[in-house]
Parts: sequence; C-alpha cells; structure tokens
Amino acid sequence: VYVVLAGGIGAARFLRGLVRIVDQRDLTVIGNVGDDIELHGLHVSPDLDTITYTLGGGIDTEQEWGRAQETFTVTDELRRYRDESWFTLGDRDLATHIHRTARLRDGVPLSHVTAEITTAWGIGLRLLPATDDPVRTTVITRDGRSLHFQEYWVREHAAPDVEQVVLAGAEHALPAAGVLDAIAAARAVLICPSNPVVSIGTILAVPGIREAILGSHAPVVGVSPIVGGGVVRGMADRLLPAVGAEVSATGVARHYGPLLDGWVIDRVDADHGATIAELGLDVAIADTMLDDVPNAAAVAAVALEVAATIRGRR
Ligand code: FO1
Repeated sequence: VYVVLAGGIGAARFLRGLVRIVDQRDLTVIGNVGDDIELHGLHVSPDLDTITYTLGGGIDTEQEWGRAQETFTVTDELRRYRDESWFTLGDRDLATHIHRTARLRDGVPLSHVTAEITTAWGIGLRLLPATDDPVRTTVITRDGRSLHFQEYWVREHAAPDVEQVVLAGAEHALPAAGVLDAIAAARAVLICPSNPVVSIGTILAVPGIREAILGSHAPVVGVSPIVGGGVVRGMADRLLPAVGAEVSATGVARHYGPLLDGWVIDRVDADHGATIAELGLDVAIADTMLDDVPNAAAVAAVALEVAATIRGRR
C-alpha cells in the first residue's frame, strides 16, 4: 500500500489525480481531524468530508468543500433560535454529520464511522482519521486568545497574528486503529500539498505517527504546498512563520526535516532545486497546479517515480 498524509482541499485535489494511476485498494489515506468541530451538538469532520465528497463526486466544485446542489433550509430555520451561522452547514452536508454523530454516540470509533461513510459513497481507498481521540487544532493569537482553528480561519478570516498553533488533546491521543500498521507496511509515504502546520503538522502531532514514519523503510515524498512563495489555497502563509518556517518550497522542506526523502516542487520554484538537494532530498520539478485532474495525475506520477527511485537505491 501507499500511505498518504492528507488535509482538506489540497489533499482532495492530489488524491483525485492519484486514484487515476493507483488502484484505490492500494491506498490508505491518513486524514487530519484537528479541524473537526462540534456545532449544534454535531460532530463535523471537514477534511475527511472534503476528501469523501471529492472522490465520491458529491463536492461543491466551486468552493471545494461542502456538498454540490446544497440548500440551507436548516441553517435558515436555526437562525430563529441561535446564531452560529458563521460556519455554514448545508442540508445535504448535515446528513453526514447527523449519521457520524449518532454512530459516535453509540460508541463506534470515528475511524469505523469514516469507513461506513466512504463505503456509502462508493470510495475504494481506506480513509483513516489520524486518531479516534478528540484533538483540536487551537490557534493562540498574538493578543492572547485561544481560538478553535475554524474560529480563526472561517470566523476571523485568518486576520489575527498567530503566536502558536497547538493540537489540544494530542498528548492523550493514540493513532487510530490501522494507522501504524499501514505505515509499517507502506511502499511509500506521500505527503499531500496540504497545510504543513494545521493539516500535516496535526497528523504528525499524534504521538507515534511521526516516529512510525521515521522508523519505516518507506521513502517519504511530499508535494510542496507553497508555489512561487505563496499559498495556492488556505492560510499556510500566515501559519508557517508562527512555527519558524519560511514561506517557500525550501522553507517547507526544511520544516519537515528528516521526515522527508523526496520533494516535488513547482516549475516556478525551479531555482530552489539546488538548495533543496543540498538538504539531502531528491527533488523533482513539475507543474503542480492540481485543479486540473489529468495534471494532478501527472504530479502524482512524479511523486511515485521519486519514491521508486529512492526505494531502488536503498
Ligand atoms: N469554510 C468556510 O470558509 N466557511 C464555512 O462556513 C465553512 C463551512 C464548512 C462546513 C463543512 C465543511 O466540511 C467545511 C466547511 N468549510 C467552511 C471549509 C473548512 O473550514 C476548511 O476548508 C477546512 O477545515 C480547512 O482544511
């Protein structure tokens, strides 16, 4: 199997390409759950759902999260009683959260519920939350506030200056069943062009996962989420400085450090190639714009090629 570390939109775009060239049964995707939020008593898992809806053909293709052909009757009616409408949950999307919450309340672990949901969407790959335990990405702002990631990103539009990002609850979290076994059996570990801090960073913050990857013989190959010194989507450019990393293809490679063996960067960052190679990494240069599915498949192919080359050398 290939193990893929995944956040939300960047990961979904990459996976859409990867599943064109690799049998889904050979893929285990470890998904970020730091962005999960409880709203109206419901457990929402945005990154898991973004991957599920994208691969299942149900995503809103404009915003790249939430459901296609969505309606907002429940949200409109809820406004009569309370206003938590800063985070929009559409009617179709709510069905997923209702099912997930009901199952969790029955004592079924999140990883099991996630498998039920992906199966219901006809998805063949295995999508595992990094952990079944409650962990929450918490953004500590320069002005001393502690915000849930979604409060920081959606409600406050990533405006506050960030002091620190922590995965609250990580110290008590265990990798979900299957995560460590998948890493141990992996031919290669791929890191999606997801947010290195709040998507990949939170997966690696679950005790045992980083150690398992470092201890495995599988080559680890990532795709840079930073292109031309900026983000393609999201707010990594606001968060990388908070963890002391430079906002560049090289900066992210350095941030991942010894975890990484290979790094796929965009053509516009070709001049970073030599510096990244000096870090001891295999560098590949590609057109990494992933909104086009055939191009995403080509990028995935490049990542697998880099992994195969590294494996061949070992
Ligand atoms: N992003 C927004 O900018 N505004 C929203 O109201 C919003 C609601 C939402 C509901 C379900 C879901 O799965 C995702 C949602 N997102 C929303 C996206 C989400 O905040 C982020 O894109 C991810 O958490 C970042 O990985």
